Amino acid sequence: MKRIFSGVKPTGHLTLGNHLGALHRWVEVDQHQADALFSVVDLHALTVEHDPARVRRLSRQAATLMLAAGLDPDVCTLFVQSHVDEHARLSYILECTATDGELRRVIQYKEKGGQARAAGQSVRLSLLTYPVLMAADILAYGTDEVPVGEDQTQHVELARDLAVRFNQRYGHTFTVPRATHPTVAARVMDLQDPTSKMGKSHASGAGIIYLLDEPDVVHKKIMRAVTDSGQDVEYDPDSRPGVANLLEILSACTGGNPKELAGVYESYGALKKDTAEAVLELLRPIRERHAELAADPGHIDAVLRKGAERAREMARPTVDAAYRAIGLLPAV
Ligand code: AQP
Repeated sequence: MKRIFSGVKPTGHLTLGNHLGALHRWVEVDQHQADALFSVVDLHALTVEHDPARVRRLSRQAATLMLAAGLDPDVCTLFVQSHVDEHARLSYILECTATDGELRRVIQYKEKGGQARAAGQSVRLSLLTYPVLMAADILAYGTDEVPVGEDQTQHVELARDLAVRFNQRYGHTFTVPRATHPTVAARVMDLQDPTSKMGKSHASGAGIIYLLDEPDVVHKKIMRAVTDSGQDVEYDPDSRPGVANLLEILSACTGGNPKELAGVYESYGALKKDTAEAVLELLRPIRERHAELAADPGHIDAVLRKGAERAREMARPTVDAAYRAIGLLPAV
């Protein structure tokens, strides 16, 4: 059975982008087709300025939302990254395999590092090494596939490169993983700025749908989405990014095809109205289940404890093998 690993970073409240680009597919397809692990990758939330209490709160909320969306802990493994030491152990070994040049070329490092510098903050070393830790997350489990949104493609490519390089130098140790993306909504765009990604840590929430937004807020955000001055509903991501974004969102929610859906609409207003209804329909059961689960923190703790135990058992043999292969003396 193939092995799948993917994760969510607790840097903000989860968004419709996180759901359509990743979580939705983990729930509907991946957990049933593979031996799948899903993680709240909290160590990655420490790479930029952070508030410790907020990261703890968001980590719990992310795990609760993953369950509320339909991840079944009897079918897949759900855990918090920092509860499994093997990630940090392997990360160091992979830092000894990566080069600083390849890490400095990572787009997210350039973007987030640039933002930090512009805000007069120093750039944490962990922001540079972030993709190595992510490679460790993936490689520790002998992962075959990493279901992610398009923004994560470059990071999974680096994990592949490191696996191949390590195997060539020290003998076959790691499975070489590949990224998989949803067919639509692989990159959900901000509703107010449809040329940039809907990102959970972006400052302005006006163009971002959070999974726990109140229904009237979701409705308002979609009805106010930026489109363009044209009249016809056409699917053209380059010249009509706002309309294309709405068509992608609607398609992902209803299982349709954005090009075909474009032919159904005669006005932007009607498209927005149906998109809002489809998104509300998708989010309603998640919000309801989240409220039930959040009232029982003991249950979430138990799920995460069991998940971490299982993850540790799965990761340890590969990480131990990597330690031996690279030349470290085994502890006796
Ligand atoms: N806008 C998006 N469209 C499609 N997929 C998306 N993902 C994130 N944003 C979109 C996918 O969601 C999964 C979890 O993302 P993450 O927690 O690893 O964070 P990220 O990729 O860095 O994206 P965010 O949510 O925008 O966080 P910040 O703002 O902190 O950088 C991933 O599979 C991701 O591809």
